[in-house]
Amino acid sequence: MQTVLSLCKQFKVPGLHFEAGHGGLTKAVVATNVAAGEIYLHGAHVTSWQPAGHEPVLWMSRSSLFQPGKPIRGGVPICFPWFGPHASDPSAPAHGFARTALWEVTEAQTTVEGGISLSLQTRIDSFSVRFTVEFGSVLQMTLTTEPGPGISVDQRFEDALHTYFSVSDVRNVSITGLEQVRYIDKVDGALEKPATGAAIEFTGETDRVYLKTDSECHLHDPGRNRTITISKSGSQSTVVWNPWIAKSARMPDFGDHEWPEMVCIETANVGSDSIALALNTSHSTTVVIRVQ
Ligand code: TA6
Repeated sequence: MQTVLSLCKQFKVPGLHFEAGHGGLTKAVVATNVAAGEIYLHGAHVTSWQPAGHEPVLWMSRSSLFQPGKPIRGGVPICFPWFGPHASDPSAPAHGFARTALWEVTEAQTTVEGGISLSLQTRIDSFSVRFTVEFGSVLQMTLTTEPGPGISVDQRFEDALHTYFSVSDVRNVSITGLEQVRYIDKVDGALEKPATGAAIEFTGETDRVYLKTDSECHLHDPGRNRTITISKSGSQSTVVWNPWIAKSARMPDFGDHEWPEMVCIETANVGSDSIALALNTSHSTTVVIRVQ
């Protein structure tokens, strides 16, 4: 198992170090003149990213757990090899095993612009999974899935980079880019609904799965005087979520009064957009996040 000491010895990269984070879990810490950020080996979980000249972009719950076997609340949970509850096993963990697995750091290097790129990998079920994150003036994350060794049949999976964005007040933000996309409304009986033709605004619990879309989204936050752009490739689903009051109160790792501070815009392949991975092939889901 990789330790802080072994990681520091193996990866000597200026602007990168490893240390024990919350709960004693090992994290990589990035501090360069283009960006700062953190990622835990637990779940390969990005917990912060702050490009130079901007406020932090990702939201973290102050009630998050940092325990083996438990997901971290906030940042960028990796949902894999399924999204949401397991289709047939109620005892299986929500959003799959990836976000509570212990990942191994395989690469760390300085990028051309002076940021830091890190790659981590793990095995989940019959899959080999690699996660590459580039902490720079943009945040680029790629989840690449391949059949594990010895697999002889096609495999199907869902995935999501379940990004929590920090906002001034969710009641005062809007999301554009999905006006022409139909969606599943999970707060209204998972009904499939037609495109609204309008920007997304938040007046209550919101949990929508937009399907068959590769659209770029824009999160407009006048309270922070910024727009966050979310571009993607290898993803046909975008999930938009805010738990609002009642659901927040039901989540022990989510503060009752934290819901106005965040919105999730998730880069995914879920439901009818799930991926059928043919033998000897791989799939990459990529998101690029930038602040304007
Ligand atoms: O992405 C939206 C969602 O599927 C919501 O339904 C809510 O459950 C959220 O994910 C968080 O899930 P978690 O298992 O992390 O509490």
